[in-house]
Amino acid sequence: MSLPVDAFSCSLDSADYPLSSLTVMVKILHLSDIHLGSGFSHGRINPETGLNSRFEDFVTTLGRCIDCAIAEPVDLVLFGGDAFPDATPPPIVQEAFAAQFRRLVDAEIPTVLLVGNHDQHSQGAGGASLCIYRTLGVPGFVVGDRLATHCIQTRSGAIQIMTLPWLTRSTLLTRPDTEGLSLAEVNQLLIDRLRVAMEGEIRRLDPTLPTVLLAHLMTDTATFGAERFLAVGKGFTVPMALLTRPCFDYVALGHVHRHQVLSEQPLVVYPGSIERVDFSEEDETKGFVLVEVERGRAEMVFCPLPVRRFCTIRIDLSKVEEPLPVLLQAIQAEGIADAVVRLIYQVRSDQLEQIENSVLHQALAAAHTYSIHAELVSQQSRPRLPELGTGYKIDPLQALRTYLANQPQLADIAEDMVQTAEALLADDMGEWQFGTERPIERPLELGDPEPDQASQLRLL
Ligand SMILES: [Mn+2]
Repeated sequence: MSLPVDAFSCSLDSADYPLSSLTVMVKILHLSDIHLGSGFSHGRINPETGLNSRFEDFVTTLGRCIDCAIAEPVDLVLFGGDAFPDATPPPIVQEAFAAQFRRLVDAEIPTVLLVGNHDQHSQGAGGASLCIYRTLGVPGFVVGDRLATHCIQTRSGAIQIMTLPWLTRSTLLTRPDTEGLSLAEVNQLLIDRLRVAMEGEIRRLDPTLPTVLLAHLMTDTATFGAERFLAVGKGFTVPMALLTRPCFDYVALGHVHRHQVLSEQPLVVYPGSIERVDFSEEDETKGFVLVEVERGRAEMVFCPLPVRRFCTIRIDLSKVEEPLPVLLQAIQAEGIADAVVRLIYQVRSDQLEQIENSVLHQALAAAHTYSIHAELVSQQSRPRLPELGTGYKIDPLQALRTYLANQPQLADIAEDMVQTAEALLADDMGEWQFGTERPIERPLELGDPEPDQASQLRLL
C-alpha cells in the first residue's frame, strides 16, 4: 500500500505563514529505539500482573517520555524508529505502545513515527508495523515510511519534517543496477542515489520554515563499538556530509543505541534507546532529548531516564586461595539491589567444590534477576579453542571454520555460513541479499566471543 495519505501535508507556500521566519520556534521531544517487547530474558514474571517485568519497565519508561512531552508541553514529538524488536509484535505489546502514544493524540501534540529496520516486514509485500497509524487516520500522526517532507502545523507554527526511514538496497536499486558490482561499489551507488533523492526533496523545501531531518540510519562517524567485520552486510553507512546541510536546522536520528551528538552545526543527534536492551548498554545513560528549533538555530538538552541498572561482576578467582569469600566480597561491593546482574567468574577445576551455589544464590537474591557464568581455567590457562589463542595468526575464514568445527549445534548451517563468509570476503554480492534486513538472530562469534559488541549490532 503506497498511497500517500497525509493529513498534515500542506502547501509549501510561505505566504500562508508570513511571519514564520521571524517568530516560529518549535519545541520538540525526540526519542528513538524503543524496542518495546525485547529483553524479556533479563526480566521475571510479575506475579501480580502475569507480565514480564522488563516489558513493564519499558512501558513505564516510555510513559515517562510521554509524561514529559505533555507536561512541557512540547509542540511536536519525533520518534526515530525501531518501535518493537520486529515488525509483528504480539497484540499486548502493540497495545501498550499505542496506549502511550494515544496520550499524545489526546493532548493534541502532533507526532511523527519513523520506520526503522526493526519495523519493516521483510516478507511478502513488506510494509511496516507503524503504518497502521496512517491507515487508521490517527489525528496528528504522520508515519515516515518513505523519503518525504511533511509540513506540520504545530501550536507554535509550521515546521518541515523530512523523513528518511531505514533504507534497503531494494528501495533505491534494482537487480540489474548491481549486477557485477562489488559490495563497496553497491554502497557507493546507494549513497549516490540517496544524494539525488534528497536533493530533490531539499529543492522543494520552504527556506523560511524551520526544518528537521528525521532519519533512521548509521552514520559514518557514529560510535557503536562493533567489529567492522561483523558490520559487513548489515546495511550501509551514510556520510555525515549528506546530513550536515544548511537547509536542516536539526537532524534527528535513530538506530544507534548510545546517545551521541555528532555535529553542532547543524545539531545532529542520536538520543539513543530509552531502556537498556541488553548488557551491551550497561554503561550507557538512557534518555531522550528536548530540542528548540527555529530557522537557522537549534538547541537541545539530553534528559536522562531513571532506568533499571545492568551490572556485570567479573572476577578471576583462579589465583586466589579462598575463592568463595573473595567472590562474595566482589558481589557485596556492587550495589546489586533491583539490578539485572551477570556474574562471571573464572576458577580452576580444583576450586569448584569450594564455590557453594546456595551461598551464591543467597548473595545475589537482592538482584532483580541474575545469571551466573563460571569459566574453567586450566593450570596452563589454555584458551577455549587452542587454535584461536593469542600468538596464532589465521585468516577470518580459517577462524570461522575452526569455530564451526567446535560448534556441533551449528552443523546444519555451517556450510552456508562458510559460503556466505567467502562471498563477503571476496566482496562478491552473489546471492547475498544486502539489506533484506532480517535481524540476525544469533550473532556470529569468533573464538572468544565479545557478546556485548555482537549483541549491540544485532539490536541496532
Ligand atoms: Mn535500528
